Amino acid sequence: MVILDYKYLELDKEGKLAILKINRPEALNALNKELLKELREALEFLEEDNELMVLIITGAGEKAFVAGADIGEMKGMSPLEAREFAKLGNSVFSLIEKSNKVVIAAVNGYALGGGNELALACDIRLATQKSRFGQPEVGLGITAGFGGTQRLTKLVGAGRAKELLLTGELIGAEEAFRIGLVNKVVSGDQLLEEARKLAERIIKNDPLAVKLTKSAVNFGLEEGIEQGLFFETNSFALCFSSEGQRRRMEAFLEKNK
Ligand code: DAK
Repeated sequence: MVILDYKYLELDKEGKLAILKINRPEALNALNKELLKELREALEFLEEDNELMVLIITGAGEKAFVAGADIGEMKGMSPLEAREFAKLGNSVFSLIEKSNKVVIAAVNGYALGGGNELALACDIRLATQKSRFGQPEVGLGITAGFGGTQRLTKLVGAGRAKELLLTGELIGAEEAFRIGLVNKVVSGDQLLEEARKLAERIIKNDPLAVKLTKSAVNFGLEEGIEQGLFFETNSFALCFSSEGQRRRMEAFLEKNK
């Protein structure tokens, strides 16, 4: 079922799964302000959907997931406009990171600059042999602006993150897999299918437990292990208020009888 009418997005929802396609292939899905605002609106809309468990984000066309922030739009920005732009992008990417849905990036080509940062804000990344990753901002005279210096470092470690951020060079899917930037490399024509299969493996689990698990991992990453363990303990306790916990444990015991 296709929902909502956007200029730069296609949103398709099938029960507990939604697929959001960034649809600006003529500019390799580069993120301009209007696109980012649509993305924010779509994410806010999806966040309210209590049935939804997993969101897959991908790019339209053959070549790119997202080739970065729109360089044409950025070129003439004043420092204040650049700040507003960074705030807008960061608010969108935080919505993804903090979302109570699991978000999978199906990276179908270039994921550069803001595109790589978009993938980094997602929970799990799948790539194809054609995917290329990089943070080329330094070559354009800017720093990464949508969280790349932070999320990339957390994911692949400071040494590898700095190499990517300071050289601005691109890496292929295999190297991205090797350094832990992507979870899996699949063949191009299977990307969405693989993303769906992964989504199904998550969806079969208890919705509350899935939500709390994502939050606990993120909380610990931000606040450190002590706080993270505290959060985990409370999440675990909260699960015992849910019907799912009782039903699922009962089903396990019944099956084993
Ligand atoms: N922005 C705007 N248009 C883009 C674009 C981009 N990032 N990437 C590609 N396009 C457009 C091209 O201009 C071209 O348009 P037409 O000429 O056809 O009108 C069309 O997409 C096809 O691109 P190419 O002809 O270049 O295609 P190729 O296959 O030859 O090359 C490429 C593909 C991905 C290698 C190349 O397009 C490329 O290098 N693109 C730029 C990649 C890049 O540098 N990305 C990083 C952008 S910087 C911040 C906020 C955000 C950010 C930073 C700071 N603050 C406010 C602090 C984020 C920055 C970035 O993401």
